[in-house]
Amino acid sequence: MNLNEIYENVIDGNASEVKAGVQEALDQGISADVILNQSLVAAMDEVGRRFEEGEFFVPEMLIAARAMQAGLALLKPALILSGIKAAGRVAIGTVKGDLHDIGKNLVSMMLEGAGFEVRDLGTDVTPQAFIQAAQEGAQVIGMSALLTTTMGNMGTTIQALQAAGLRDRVKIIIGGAPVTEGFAQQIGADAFAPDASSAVRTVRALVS
Ligand code: B1M
Repeated sequence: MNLNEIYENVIDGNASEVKAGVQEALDQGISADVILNQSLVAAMDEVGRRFEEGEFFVPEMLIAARAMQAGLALLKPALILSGIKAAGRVAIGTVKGDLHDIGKNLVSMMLEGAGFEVRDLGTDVTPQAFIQAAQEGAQVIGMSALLTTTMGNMGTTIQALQAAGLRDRVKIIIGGAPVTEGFAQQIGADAFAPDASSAVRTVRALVS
């Protein structure tokens, strides 16, 4: 099975085919990074386009996302092994009201791959849960949002950290499809990253 077939199987939501294809690609020596970006991430972009065009509805998106995650699970050990070690504790989550976790999981996985200790707070994470993570020693707070209706909760969380007297103790990085550099500046985040690999570089810079 080639990368294009994995791509098609993600779009069609064939989780077992995706798993088999990813395993085959790994066995052929194709790097986890290439499999991730050229088949899994590219397929989810196409799923998003079809959703926008009205060709796909939520169930199709969900089934495709599950197929993608089945492939991601196999890539995880290889992505972690390919990482360069760097110390630091990161707490990451998708903000309140938002259930999208694929991008957040990717960032989390890549950070683990880079040697960070990552505490994944999950999805629909309240400002209070981010505060607790900061109190428990996270040096970096990472927030993800995929909806224009939830990205404002990133700002709310930063204000809550400020009110709890914790803002100076943590660095804050944000990301997600609707998020921009300008938005990060506007809400007082320390950094924005457009994708998982730049998130790793940015977190490294934040803790150095
Ligand atoms: Co949703 N959804 N969805 N969805 N979904 C989008 C985001 C949407 C753009 C689709 C569209 O209309 N074209 C649209 C949002 C529109 C908007 O806000 N303007 C949308 C909508 C509307 C919805 C619902 C409201 C649909 C409904 O119910 N009517 C609903 C909301 C539920 C909720 O959250 N409360 C919903 C539900 C779902 C599913 C559950 C079906 C499923 C999510 C499954 C899951 O995550 N487990 C889903 C999916 C799969 C998508 C799309 C198709 C794909 C998202 C994805 O996983 N992309 C998406 C369309 C799209 O984005 N093309 C869409 C792949 C992922 C790797 O990319 O998350 O951007 P991304 O992460 C990237 C970067 O952004 C960055 O790095 C990652 C890797 O490169 N990044 C960070 C992300 N977080 C970061 C954090 C960082 C740094 C970088 O630092 C901490």
